[in-house]
Amino acid sequence: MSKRALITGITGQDGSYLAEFLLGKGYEVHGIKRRASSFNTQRIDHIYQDPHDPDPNLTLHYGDLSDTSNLTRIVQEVRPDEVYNLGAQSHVAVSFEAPEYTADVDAIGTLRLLDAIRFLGLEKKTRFYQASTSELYGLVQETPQRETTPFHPRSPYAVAKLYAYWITVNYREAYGLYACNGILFNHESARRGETFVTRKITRGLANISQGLEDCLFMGNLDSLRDWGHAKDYIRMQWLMLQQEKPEDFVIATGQQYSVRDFITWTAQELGISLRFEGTGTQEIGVVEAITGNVTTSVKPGDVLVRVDPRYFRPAEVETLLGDPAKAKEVLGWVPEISAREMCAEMVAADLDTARRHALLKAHGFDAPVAQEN
Ligand code: NDP
Ligand code: GDR
Repeated sequence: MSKRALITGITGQDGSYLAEFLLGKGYEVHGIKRRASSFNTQRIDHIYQDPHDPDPNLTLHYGDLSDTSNLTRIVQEVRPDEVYNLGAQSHVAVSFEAPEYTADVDAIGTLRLLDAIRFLGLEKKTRFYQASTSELYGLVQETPQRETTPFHPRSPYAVAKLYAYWITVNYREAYGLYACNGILFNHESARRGETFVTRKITRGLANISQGLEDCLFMGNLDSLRDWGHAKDYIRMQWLMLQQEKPEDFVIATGQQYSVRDFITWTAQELGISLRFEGTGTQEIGVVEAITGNVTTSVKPGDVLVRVDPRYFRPAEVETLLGDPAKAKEVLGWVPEISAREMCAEMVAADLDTARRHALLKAHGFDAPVAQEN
């Protein structure tokens, strides 16, 4: 009998990689997708199975973390061996604009799922993974951050995730549920949402290099992050549920870079040498030279990056750096893909898309480039 997993957030970056990974391990995978007015399954279309298939190993259920009865019914139907709670309103800046919704989905949604497991008497059968976050550290109390570092969340998103973290610990302690928190630091990929900083940069500069956009407008360039590759972090989510006893783990690379570094790498990948001038809201990124043989409309002296205060957050998390020592020791995990390699992979994917859009545009077809970020 194959194991059965239920993934919330299966249509997101991590959910899509995790679904692939678990299918590869022979799991029967169930995922919760939201009803939307347009298709929202692009990240999992390549593994989609026709519901008419008599014996599918991937099944999608309509649902929402804000809907208790829906979640309870899905858990009852699936009776999962493992639940991965990856669904969330996951954008920190957006959480300042939609704090109550973020709390409902990210905090109470986690409680709803845990309580469904308990209500259905599945505490001894079902293992639970909670997608916790380095944002819990917020205003950092210790560097690098480890499992014992005190939390100080700095956004409605992080405060909601703090509740989710503790309710997961509480259900473990109170009801003996096998429940773990993965405290994951930022992880990215070519499937990263377009409005998170790394993807915004690789997509934006790739578009600029193909003449589809003129300038990239950014927030805090000094922000420091510990960036890993989503593929490396997915393995960990599964590993955490395969241990003898449930524990919480920090997952990070132990390396830290600035947003400015990531912009510089991206420009280099595109064959552009970029120089930063000015400070604060006046800071700009100017083309110094075209170093590669990429066909580009960009020339020396062009301003490709400008700081726009609309992307500053009411309270910022300036620096995050994780210590993955426990994960290395207990789970034998080491990240395989460096931030720089990941950047190159993301640029290659976005450049490919930008070139196709540019080709369409050159032949008189519409190639809309969404500006919202
Ligand atoms: P994404 O934003 O790519 O994916 C979020 C997923 O949650 C999507 O499938 C989304 O559906 C779904 N979702 C959003 N709202 C609801 C809702 N109300 N009910 C049900 N599902 C919902 O996030 P990631 O894949 O990057 O992250 C996965 C999880 O890990 C999130 O919980 C995030 O907060 C957390 N995390 C992420 C880190 C990272 O660096 N990526 C680091 C640490 C934690 P739809 O596709 O329809 O929008
Ligand atoms: P983060 O990721 O807030 O760390 O949350 P994001 O990529 O959005 O921001 C990282 C840092 O870059 C700065 N920044 C900008 N960010 C965005 N999005 N857009 C900009 O234009 C911009 N300019 C500078 C931000 O201020 C910030 O300091 C991500 C999410 O995946 C969470 O769900 C997850 O929990 C954490 O990572 C770990």
